[in-house]
Amino acid sequence: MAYEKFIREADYLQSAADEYAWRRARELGVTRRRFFQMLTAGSVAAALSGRLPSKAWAQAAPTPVVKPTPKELFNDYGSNKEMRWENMYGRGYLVPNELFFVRNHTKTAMIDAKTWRLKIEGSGVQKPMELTYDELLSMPSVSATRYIECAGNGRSFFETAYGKKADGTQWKLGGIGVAEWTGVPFSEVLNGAGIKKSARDVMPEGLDDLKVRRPMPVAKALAEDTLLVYAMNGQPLPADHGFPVRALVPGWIGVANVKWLGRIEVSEQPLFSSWNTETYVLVGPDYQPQPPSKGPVLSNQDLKSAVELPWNGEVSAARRLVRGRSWSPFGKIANVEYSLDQGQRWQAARLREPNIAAAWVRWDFDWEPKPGKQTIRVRATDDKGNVQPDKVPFNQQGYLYNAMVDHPIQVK
Ligand SMILES: Nc1nc2c(c(=O)[nH]1)N[C@H]1C(S)=C(S)[C@@H](COP(=O)(O)O)O[C@H]1N2
Ligand SMILES: [Mo]
Repeated sequence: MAYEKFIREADYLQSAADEYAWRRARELGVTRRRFFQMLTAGSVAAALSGRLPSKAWAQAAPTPVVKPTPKELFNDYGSNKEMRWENMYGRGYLVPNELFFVRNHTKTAMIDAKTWRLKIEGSGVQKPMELTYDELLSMPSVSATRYIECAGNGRSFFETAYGKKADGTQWKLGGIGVAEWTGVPFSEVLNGAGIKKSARDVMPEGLDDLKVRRPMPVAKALAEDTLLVYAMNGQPLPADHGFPVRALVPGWIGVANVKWLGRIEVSEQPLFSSWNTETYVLVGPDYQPQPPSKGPVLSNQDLKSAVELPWNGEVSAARRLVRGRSWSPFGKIANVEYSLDQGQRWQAARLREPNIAAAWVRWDFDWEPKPGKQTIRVRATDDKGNVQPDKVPFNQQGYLYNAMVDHPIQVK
């Protein structure tokens, strides 16, 4: 099937759903005529549109994510599973693999490490080559503690700020996680393939249905913490997070961290894919097209903060410790302030080591809340002087919302 022609995810997903529905119907012995009768009667259409999640249908559907994602731990958006921040309260620095958010454009690819190969090729290398899993694992490796965050993390707050929904998964702030990633620096592999001085772009490519791929400049690919990752928090990379090997591109938008890697293209020409021309570009009244891209192309994530409390949940009026985390792709967090009155008065939160650039810092403060509806607003500043803003200009696909957010909480 020609997945390539689908640029808009929604079109792709709809067509995949149609194809799936027809295949299932056929397996169940439904004739084509009967299938179309069902379609017009609305039973199939309702199940597909998600209006009537029939139980039988839910069981028949393929699971886009393999690991368990119970609703106590994740907000469920189909192939995207959002970490619920309250589960990080009182935990250590890292997000355990079981709690780490998942963002799949289609579904988790199941790859056999025995037959897996990684190709490194293109006009930018002198010696194109192919690596097996064992060969990669025998190369010098490093570990780095970094976040991976979806470019759309915080997207739902565009609607809060503008009364207008941006396209895509309506993440709150749980489209991020920090892990210790272990793997081989891209530089080892690129040097092994004889990368040329004239090489410009490096594009990792996934083995999933869509072959997700997105270029980065050679300088970023050669950074010491840009890795071909095969372990996450000391365990083999889980299937949902890209087994056997994914890219780690620190500080960059989530999609650059390509999962289920199969190929790396190195080119003397700038590279393009739909993921840096159509999507992961800024489109909106404040942005101009940048042909061949529809708008400014994203690279780094931005400075943000989140509170480790249930979203609009309930807490008792007892004195408590409020905890949260702030992060920046540009450096360490220099300070974190909080406001309990929507920005009139600010106080400093205490920062807790470690404080790692392109990972995060934990912070806390004491709170003696009064009963009623309360909000907690947090503002982080990094050591390069970046501060979380009041508002972010609207962009249609809802990327990089990093303004301050009022975390709602009911105090009983
Ligand atoms: N091959 C492939 N890589 C991918 C994706 C994908 O759908 N296919 N999703 C990307 C996006 S948009 C994000 S935010 C991160 C999410 O990583 P995670 O699922 O391990 O949290 O993976 C990226 N890598
Ligand atoms: Mo993403």
